Amino acid sequence: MKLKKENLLLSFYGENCCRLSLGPSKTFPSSIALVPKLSEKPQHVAQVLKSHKWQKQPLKVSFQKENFSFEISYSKNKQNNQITGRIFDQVGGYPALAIDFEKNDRLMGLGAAASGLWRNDTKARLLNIDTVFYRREGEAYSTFPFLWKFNSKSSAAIFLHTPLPLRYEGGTSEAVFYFERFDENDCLDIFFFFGNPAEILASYAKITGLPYLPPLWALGFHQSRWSYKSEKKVLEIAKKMREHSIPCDAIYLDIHYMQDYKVFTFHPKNFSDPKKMTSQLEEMGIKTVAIVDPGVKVEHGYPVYEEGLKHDVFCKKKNGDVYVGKVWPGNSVFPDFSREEVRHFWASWHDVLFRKGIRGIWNDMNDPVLQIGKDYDPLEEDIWHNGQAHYRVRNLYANYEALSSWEGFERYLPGERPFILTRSAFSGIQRYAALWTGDNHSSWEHLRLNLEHVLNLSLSGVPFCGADIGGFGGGPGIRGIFKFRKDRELMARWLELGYLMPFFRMHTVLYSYDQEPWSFGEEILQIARKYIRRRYRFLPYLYLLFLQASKTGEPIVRPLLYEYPHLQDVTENLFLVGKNLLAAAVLEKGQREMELTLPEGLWYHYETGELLEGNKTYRISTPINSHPLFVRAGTALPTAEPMRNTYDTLSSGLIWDVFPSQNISGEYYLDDGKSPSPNQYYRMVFYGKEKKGELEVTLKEEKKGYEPSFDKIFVRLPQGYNTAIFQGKEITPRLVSLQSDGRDIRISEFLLPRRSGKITFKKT
Ligand code: MIG
Repeated sequence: MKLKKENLLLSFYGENCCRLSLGPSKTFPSSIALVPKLSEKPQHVAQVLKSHKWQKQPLKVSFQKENFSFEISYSKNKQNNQITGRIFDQVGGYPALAIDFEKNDRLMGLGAAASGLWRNDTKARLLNIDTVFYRREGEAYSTFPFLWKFNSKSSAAIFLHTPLPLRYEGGTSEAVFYFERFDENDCLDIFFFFGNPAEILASYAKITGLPYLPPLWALGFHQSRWSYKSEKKVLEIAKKMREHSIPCDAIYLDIHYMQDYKVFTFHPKNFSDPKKMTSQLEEMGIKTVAIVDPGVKVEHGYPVYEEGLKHDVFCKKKNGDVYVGKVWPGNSVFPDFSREEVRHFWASWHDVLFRKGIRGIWNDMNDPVLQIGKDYDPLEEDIWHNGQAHYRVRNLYANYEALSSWEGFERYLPGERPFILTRSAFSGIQRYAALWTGDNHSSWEHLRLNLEHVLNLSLSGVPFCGADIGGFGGGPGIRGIFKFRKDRELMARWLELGYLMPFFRMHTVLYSYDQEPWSFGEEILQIARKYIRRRYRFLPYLYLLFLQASKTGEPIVRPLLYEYPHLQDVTENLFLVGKNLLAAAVLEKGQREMELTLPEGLWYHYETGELLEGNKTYRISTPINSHPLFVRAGTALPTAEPMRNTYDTLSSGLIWDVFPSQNISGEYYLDDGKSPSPNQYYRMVFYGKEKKGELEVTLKEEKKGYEPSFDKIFVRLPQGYNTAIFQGKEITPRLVSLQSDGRDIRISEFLLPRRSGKITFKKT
């Protein structure tokens, strides 16, 4: 169908966002899926008989009727930017949207749609699909039609608000979204965003929702494989974690925990007493996450199937018969999550898992896979969703499923924040789930892909994301299910990246060697321990970032352009964790040295303590057990002593790791780590000023009904500081070597009572 170019609708959302729609209707299309209710009534409605201009400072919108082109410009303070583009009909009729860009502009976003950091010169299909071990470039499990443009002036972005499948082609001067399908009443609905990256993401969050705050344990190190096939095996893995002093928060049950792959069952022999197993794991400080696939086995007497039929929850064919596809359980039917009553139905089954002690739900195959192992076009399948064709709903299927899983948590574990891990997704998923990028390979290319995906997902409003650490399969296509050759160096480098990724889980394919931290020999075990422990050391900082994400929409892991949109010289393997940690990933085999350009400011090399100036290029050595990591000068980094899991780590105390500069600041946040809307918490802020070798620090507590279990804190400073004065008393530090953390430095460590006050640190 052609786009009916009749009405032009416009609304402004705040200062830096506006929405332009073209189509047959006089109201905006309803927000799709999980998007909170936005007004469907536009502020301006015009007919496309002539050209139009509107403005609401600092935004200006103009539309030319001749060629359906538009220009949106934004000008505020030093920020100046515009987006120009046009809407046209493709050969054959479906519409397309073209956005212009200039030669030096850099495009990013679109989630994990393709490889590469930039979306210039990129082709992708925006349709949720099983990539079958990433066999084709430009296919992805998830869809985020959210595209960024960075230029030397500032940043801007567009969100193409449609669930319909699109093809994306980012050329050299134009990025085009081609609709693959289009119906009579459809319109082209576009949001435009301007301002700095944080402002853009804040506006985007108003439209698609803020990220949720995960339970603390979800931020820990997780271990998985396809599959740990018995309770005994699962417990063995947990014990090994403890024996090897590897902090760990969760172990995953992949599809073999079920009986004949029947969702919401346990295997009667291999998982005969899941409650006992999960309790034992719980005693070791480890949560259990179980996979849940949407395909329900067709089998008489199987309650999920029988009840589902009775309540009419499954997707149908055009003729009204239930659609039967083929997935792991054999012939299978698929819940129509787009219907509210079906989501209630599905949610109610989660009790089966929660009652046995399962605490996390892993939603796989939700792209959805309809015919496993076959080459088929999912859009050609005769599967309908409440009367809607599959192509209208497919991109939203996983979001609707997540909503149902979420409801399961709310009903049966009301005191706890949900943990849902999803493979497939659409914009808005950040409100409910973490996302992992599916079946990658154990290859150097896919190590790089991990970083590229996470950076672009982070810009696409999904802060809680990650890839299988170590790589999942053996290569592209169905043969990826076998993996034979261990690459120890690759594993080391992947851990060195993975520990800084928002979601941090090791996982491997069915026919694979073992892939646990100890499976690669002593050297890699030591490297694994070093970095997994460092993850836990940084946990207070990471948790604060997750909290901030849930309030502002800001990402955890950030591309350099996020903090420095003007940056010309981008070292592509450099990324930020929050504002204060800057890391470089070593992405090449045999690389023992790296050249990188630091962004402006002063940076401390975390492992050597060396202070480096920004806007300069350095060669940094990268032995196998080390990657470049820097801390912004002026950071008081909240850290903790790594314990067996996240909860114990945060309860063990607070260590301010101070990286001096003239002005120093830091923030610390703590709550119980699990209450759904934490209004009871503890905060401490750190302000410091350095003058003539003296450091004056103010610590300020804020208590809101939550009291940490420790009453002393540590402050770590460079070695020269050797006294502190606190409330008239003199405090002498302990000299500590940080060798055991892989840091070649000695520091002064001061022990202080945990309370508000002023402290002066002196070098004498
Ligand atoms: O058809 O459950 O991406 O993580 O181990 C494969 C088995 C199904 C695909 C997931 C992967 C998981 C695997 N699943």
